[in-house]
Amino acid sequence: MFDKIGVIGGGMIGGVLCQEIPKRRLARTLALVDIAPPDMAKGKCLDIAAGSSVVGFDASYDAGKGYEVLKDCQLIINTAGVPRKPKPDGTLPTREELLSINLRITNAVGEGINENCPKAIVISIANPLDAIVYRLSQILGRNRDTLFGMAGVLDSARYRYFVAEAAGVSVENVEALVLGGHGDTMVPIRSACRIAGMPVNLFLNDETLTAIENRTRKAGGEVVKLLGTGSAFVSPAWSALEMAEAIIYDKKKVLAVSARCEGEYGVDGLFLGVPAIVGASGMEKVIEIPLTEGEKKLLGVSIEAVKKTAAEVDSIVASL
Ligand code: A3D
Repeated sequence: MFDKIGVIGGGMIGGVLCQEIPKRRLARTLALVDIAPPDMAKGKCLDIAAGSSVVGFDASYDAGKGYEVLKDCQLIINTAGVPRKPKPDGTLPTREELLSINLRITNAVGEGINENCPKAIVISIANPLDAIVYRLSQILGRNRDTLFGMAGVLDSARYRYFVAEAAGVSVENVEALVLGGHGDTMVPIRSACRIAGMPVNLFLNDETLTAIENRTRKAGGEVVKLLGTGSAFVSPAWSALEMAEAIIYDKKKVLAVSARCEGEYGVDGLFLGVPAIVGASGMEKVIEIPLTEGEKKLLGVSIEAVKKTAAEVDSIVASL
């Protein structure tokens, strides 16, 4: 158990995190910061605290609109962002406009962390994932082990679920890995997919696997369309909690995380979804795995997309 864990952004994903952190007894104190008026963070925590006797957990809460509630947090999960929704004039913001709004938010998030809990390990979920975690790393100026993004755990979980469903086996039997950037170019690694230790091709044919991999790449959008408003929120929160538990309990768990590569996979200084060992000190080691020629090619395309996003971030930040 940690003394204090902070959640930045108490919306859909932050809301699930705030329920689960005390319920799973991951921290004695939960901190929540959200700028939403009149004081949404306080309201959300009061609601959870009021139900705690029914579920049976003791926790204390530090909630509010200012980042000072994050004082002395050991772990931070960042979900702060603005989704794509029509502007007052009815038009949709361009991708660049949205990125520039979210980069401003990230600047505030980064400063809030630096001022209040500069030693906290940070897991970032906010989208666009690769851009936000890249910007946060510029502001926090950390070693790569204490700042990384959550995307690969969720993308791999989606792949695992679709494989389990098609093969008619338990999700617990399926191991899978999705690498690269978090977006349409992500790369489900078929050569690393196993069902109870056996190659996935023993259970499913190429055509089915290709369809599953395409569905995995678009799985976030599939949920968005079905929900009508907002995006997936339970599975992203659970995925971040798997990472948090690996840190809190020093599990040395191998997970797909968005980590700053320092030469691995031919990438230097950019955040890329890669398998890594996650334990008490955060992202402890990036693991390089052998890939097929086809997978290498697809990862190359994804790396180019990540590079382009980072360049876009640099140019927007310079103009802010
Ligand atoms: P949402 O319900 O809109 O919550 C975001 C919260 O952030 C809102 O309550 C805002 O008030 C708050 N916020 C905005 N600016 C600030 C600020 N400066 N400081 C503190 N709080 C602020 O979104 P959500 O919970 O559905 O999603 C959160 C983020 O995760 C979004 O960027 C999503 O796109 C992203 N997301 C990522 C994945 C991945 O797999 C990486 C999956 C699903 C969603």
